[in-house]
Formats: sequence, structure tokens, C-alpha cells
Amino acid sequence: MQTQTVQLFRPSPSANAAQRWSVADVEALFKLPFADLMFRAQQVHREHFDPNVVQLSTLLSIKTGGCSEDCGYCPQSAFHNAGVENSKMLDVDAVVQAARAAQQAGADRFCMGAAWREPSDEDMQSVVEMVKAVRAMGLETCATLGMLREEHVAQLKQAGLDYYNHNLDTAPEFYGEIITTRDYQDRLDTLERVRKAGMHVCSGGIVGMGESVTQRAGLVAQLANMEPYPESVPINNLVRVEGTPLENAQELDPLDFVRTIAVARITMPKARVRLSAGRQQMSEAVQALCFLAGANSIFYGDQLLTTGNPEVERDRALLDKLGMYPFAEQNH
Ligand code: SAM
Ligand code: DTB
Ligand code: SF4
Repeated sequence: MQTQTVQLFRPSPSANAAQRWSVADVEALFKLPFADLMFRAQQVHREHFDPNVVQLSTLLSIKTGGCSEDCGYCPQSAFHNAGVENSKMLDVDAVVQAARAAQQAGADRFCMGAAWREPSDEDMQSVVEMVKAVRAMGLETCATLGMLREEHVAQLKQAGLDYYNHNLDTAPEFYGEIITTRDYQDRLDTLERVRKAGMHVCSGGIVGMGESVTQRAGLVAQLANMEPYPESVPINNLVRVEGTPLENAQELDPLDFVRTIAVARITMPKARVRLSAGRQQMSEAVQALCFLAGANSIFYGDQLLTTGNPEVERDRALLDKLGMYPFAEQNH
């Protein structure tokens, strides 16, 4: 019984180097008995991480709304009517102020997000200043700005950006049902440019958009087969925002969300797996299961980009209750 279970956790022997995990292998993980899946995820997690430490990333929307992409989940798309007000880009001082507050609250990474298909040359000048300023404060920097051309990647690298977030979001076969204004290859191309420039890659996806288990496995296999796989893997539970095409998507069973975290942990053993959007709608018990499944990062702060996130005090209380502590405080 035990032997059979262990075999399932390995990539199939026939898989070539670029295809360490077949979709079928990953799907088999999803279908394991819950206790077996959790046990294996814990084993892998403890081989590589202190299970009581959680990395805290604070998000800031530096340019909100009016995006020219049609992502079906996103309240910031100009194609939908989610009541998000378009804003101008924040100035560097406002960003520094928010980063300082995040650092004081205990965050170790600060992620700047913009509702762009891709930044313009002019946008990049401001972003470079923001990255330099936040980095000078001793915070890890992350940005998510849409697609990047070669020269923009080089500018970010030069500014000292530590991580670039660019999600694959779902399986290639399901992508066209969610987004029509770009294709999967565009995402892969940007990720490759970021990787080649020597920046850390943050890439994950969204579950609960009506995808099948096979498609959920397809997303994880895509991420896990990247060479190397991303250092940071955000797993978002769809926030169903009124006015977006996915506002009435069928809610995912919370245990299937936990399974997704566990499968990401097993297939990407050394990655920071982030329990991302959707935490405000999640019970503490489900969040605790996500940590048991190998999540070791969260978005920290009352706001994601346009939607809410648990308050800092609530998260502190939850971590205390679980005997967990922030990465930034582990040596104190
Ligand atoms: N515009 C850039 C892009 O799409 O790459 C960066 C910002 S975009 C808002 C970053 C990510 O937020 C998306 O890739 C998606 O995974 C996530 N996201 C957006 N809306 C969401 C929602 N309603 N629920 C969960 N995640 C969401
Ligand atoms: C990621 O994977 N999730 C974050 C971050 N990367 C940029 C964004 C979540 C956005 C949720 C919807 C909103 O607040 O607008
Ligand atoms: Fe634009 Fe990013 Fe939202 Fe898509 S997810 S509409 S690219 S802000």
C-alpha cells in the first residue's frame, strides 16, 4: 500500500528532462486519498523548509483599472464593469510610504502591480525609480506589469528587481476561454526573458474558474516543468467580482483548493508556494490546511490590488494561533 502510493509521487520514468511531470502524473496526485496527499506534501515541505515560517508579501496597485486585456476574472479589465475606478500611476513617494508601512508591519517582500497589458517606455522610467527606492529600504522587490520586452526586462534587472510575477493562470487548453487578447505563448515568452536576465520568477495561477481537474493538473504541470520551475508560485482562489464574466463561477470546494496547494508543493519542492487571492473568503481552518499542505507564503495587508485581504491583525492572530512566524522575524 505504502509502496504503491510513493511511486505515484514520482514523475513518470518515461518523462524526458523537459517534461518531468506529465499531466497524468499530476492528475494522479490530485486524485490521491486526502490523507496520503497531505502526508506526502508535508514530507516534501519539511525536507526543504521550516514548516512554521511564512513569507509575507505586501501588494500595492501602482496603476489601477482600465486595462486593455479581457481577462475574464479581472475587475481591472476595461472590457468589464466591475466598478473599479481608473487611476493614474502612483508617484514614487506614495509607493515608498506604502512600502515603509508594509515593512513596519512585518512584510519582507513588496510587490508592485499595474493594470497593463505591457508597460510603455515612459511607464518604465517611473517603475525603475520605484524599484530602486523600495530595494534601498531592504525589502525584496517584486513587480507585475504585464508582458515585457527585452529592454524592459534589462531595465528592471538593472534597477535591482528581485522577482517578476507573471502568472500562467490556467492550463493552455482552457486559456482561450478566459482570455482572448493574448495567448499562452506570450506569457511563456515573457517568463523566459525574465529568467534569462537572471531575475527570480514568480508564476502561478487561479483555480475555481470552471476548469476541470485535468486542466488544474495541466496548469501545475506547466509550472513544474519549467526549467527551472518558478521560485515563487502564487495559487489564487478566484475572487468572484461582480461585473466580471466569472462573477457566477461555481465556487471551488475548499478541499480542492487545499489539494492544489499540496500538489504544487510536491511538484515544486523548493518553491515558495503562496496561498494568494481568496483568503478573505476562506475560513481559518482551510487556511491552516493550506499551510499543512505546504503553503509558506501569503499576501499580507488589508488589500490585494482592488479586492480585500484579511486585516494584518487577523493574520497575526492566525499565525500566533498556529505557532507560525514571519520569515522576516525568524532570527529575532
Ligand atoms: N496586468 C498584469 C498581468 O495580468 O500580468 C499584472 C496584474 S494582474 C491583476 C496579476 C494577477 O492577478 C493575474 O495574473 C491573476 O492571476 C490575478 N487576479 C486578477 N484578478 C483576480 C481575481 N478576481 N481572483 C484571483 N486572482 C486574480
Ligand atoms: C497574484 O498571483 N495574485 C495577486 C498578485 N499575484 C499580483 C493579485 C490578486 C488580485 C486579486 C484581485 C484584485 O484584488 O484585483
Ligand atoms: Fe489587465 Fe492583468 Fe487584469 Fe488581465 S489580469 S485585465 S492583464 S490587469
